Amino acid sequence: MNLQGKIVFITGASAGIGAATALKFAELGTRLLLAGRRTDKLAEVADAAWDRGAQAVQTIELDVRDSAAVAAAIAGLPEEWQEIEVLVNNAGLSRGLEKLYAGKVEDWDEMIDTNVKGLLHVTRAVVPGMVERGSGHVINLGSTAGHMTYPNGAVYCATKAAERAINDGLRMDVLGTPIRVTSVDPGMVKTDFSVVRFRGDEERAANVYKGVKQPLTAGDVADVIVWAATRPAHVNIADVVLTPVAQANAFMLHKES
Ligand code: NDP
Ligand code: 8X3
Repeated sequence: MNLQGKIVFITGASAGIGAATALKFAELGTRLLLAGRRTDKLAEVADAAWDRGAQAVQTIELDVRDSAAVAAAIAGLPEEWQEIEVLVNNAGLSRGLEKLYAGKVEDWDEMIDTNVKGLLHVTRAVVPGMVERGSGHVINLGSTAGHMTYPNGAVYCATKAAERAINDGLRMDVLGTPIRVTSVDPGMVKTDFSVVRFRGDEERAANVYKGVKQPLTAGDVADVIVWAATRPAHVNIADVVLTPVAQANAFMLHKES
């Protein structure tokens, strides 16, 4: 499918997988709507996207947890930005890595509010327009963590299991329309993910990747997202799981000493 001139809306475009995805879509000459909370980072990604060939770029300061703000942001798009062709529901995070019975309620709230409710808020705001126009593709960021729960990560894993359920549910609910629904489920990707999980503890974050020969990069995941989006219009990629070769599943990882 040729996406030149089409509108791609990416949540969490200020860093990591979202930013890399923005740059890959830019190379196709798309028009990009880049959302996130950190406007300085969004502006940097927007500049890079222009350089890579985007036809147009708009940034949107948006916290996906705020359902009213999400609805207002989508409803308030200028007419020339309303026809969103691809939605990448990427905004997400983990907080903490500890036994469930020692977990922090505020961490659970943040993960559930962002990864599950945030994804729902954006989907609810964007998909009706796709259905009305008879065109669109929703690409959700899942995880190997949604396929298999790992110790000390129950709530994060639960949010990604929820993403899988929502991805499958949405695909059923748009059946009969031309809308496509895809989940892209990476294993270990080297981004700020672990720094965020450990609230800025760089050393603990670095340890996550230590000894892993070659974790996935954000660009590896972006490649899959763009690949799914550019299949012919009659092809729906339901779910893609990708891991580094050094990872067998959500908690089996080969580390070299
Ligand atoms: P990063 O921390 O690098 O990026 C996360 C992005 O999400 C940032 O752009 C951040 O933007 C945004 N975000 C977080 N909370 C909110 C919010 N409330 N509202 C809007 N945007 C928000 O992590 P990754 O790129 O690694 O993660 C991206 C997605 O990929 C997540 O859904 C994650 O669960 C998933 N994933 C990551 C894997 C990994 O190993 N890294 C593996 C599997 C899946 P800002 O702070 O500016 O709002
Ligand atoms: C993010 C990767 O390490 O939590 O989904 O499985 S991990």
